[in-house]
Amino acid sequence: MVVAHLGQGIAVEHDNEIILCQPLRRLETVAVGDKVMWSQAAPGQGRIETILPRRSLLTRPARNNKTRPVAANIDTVFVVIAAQPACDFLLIDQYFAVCENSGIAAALILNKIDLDQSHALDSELEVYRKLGYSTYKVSTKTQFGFDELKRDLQNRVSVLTGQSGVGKTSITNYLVNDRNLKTNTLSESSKHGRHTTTAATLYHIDSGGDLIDSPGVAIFGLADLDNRQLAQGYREFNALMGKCKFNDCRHHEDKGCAIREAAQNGEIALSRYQRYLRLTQKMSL
Ligand SMILES: Nc1nc2c(ncn2[C@@H]2O[C@H](COP(=O)(O)OP(=O)(O)O)[C@@H](O)[C@H]2O)c(=O)[nH]1
Ligand SMILES: [Mg+2]
Ligand SMILES: [Zn+2]
Repeated sequence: MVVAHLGQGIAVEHDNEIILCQPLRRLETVAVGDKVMWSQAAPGQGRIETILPRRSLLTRPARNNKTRPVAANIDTVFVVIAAQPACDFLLIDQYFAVCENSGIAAALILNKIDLDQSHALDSELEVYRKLGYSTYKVSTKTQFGFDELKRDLQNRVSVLTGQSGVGKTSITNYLVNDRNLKTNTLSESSKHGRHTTTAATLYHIDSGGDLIDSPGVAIFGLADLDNRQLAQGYREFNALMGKCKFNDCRHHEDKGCAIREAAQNGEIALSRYQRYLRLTQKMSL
């Protein structure tokens, strides 16, 4: 399993050991979370021969309108939010839409529940819970609320994502004791093998499960989605889509749009529908 990209190569974990590997030149880009076949190139050094089939893949926008794989075989993306910094729900919907289109489960963690302003987020959190997404309320400061989260992280590969400052690193530190152990030993043994903080890294959670930490929000974007996929990324739209008057309905001002009508009469959350409209505008820029 690929656990990190280091300056000098790719860290592959095999039988609890880390081997620094170089990929074969013809290989496509290797992502953290990938399962690979490797062979020994020199003592302590490996060569990645093949990437095994992926059950899911998260990409980030790259140059020339292309995307770059960052994390593979993810089961759940946990979007972390907090009362501080102010919550960007547009970003949440964006992450959720990508997950819906990638066969990855999405969930919400409200961190910093020790802050009084957290209550202001309750109603919006409830919108997501009613849609069937798991929601969690935690505080790394008071260590409140982690039992349920720890249980749901077991036996799967998860990603924490969200705005800078919401507490992703704090949560990872709380869940993973030997956070820097493995990549550090490699970094120290090779002078230029500094572990870059912009790269994703896979950690084993003490209470079970794996966690990929992705610094920054850029781990994935809307780059791959078209308008239709964005609408499919709003799961409450799915049952309504067939009821729009026109097949090519964009769910904006379109005549006979079942989704707009449902948002206007409160059948589905107006807030989410309005964010859908804003995201389609953002995408067509
Ligand atoms: N009040 C409060 N502050 C927290 C909590 N968790 C993290 N923080 C603070 O939020 C800031 C950002 O945390 P960090 O983990 O670096 O966020 P990241 O940018 O998402 O990785 C730091 O100053 C933390 O001390 C919490 O549960 N409650
Ligand atoms: Mg961080
Ligand atoms: Zn419509």
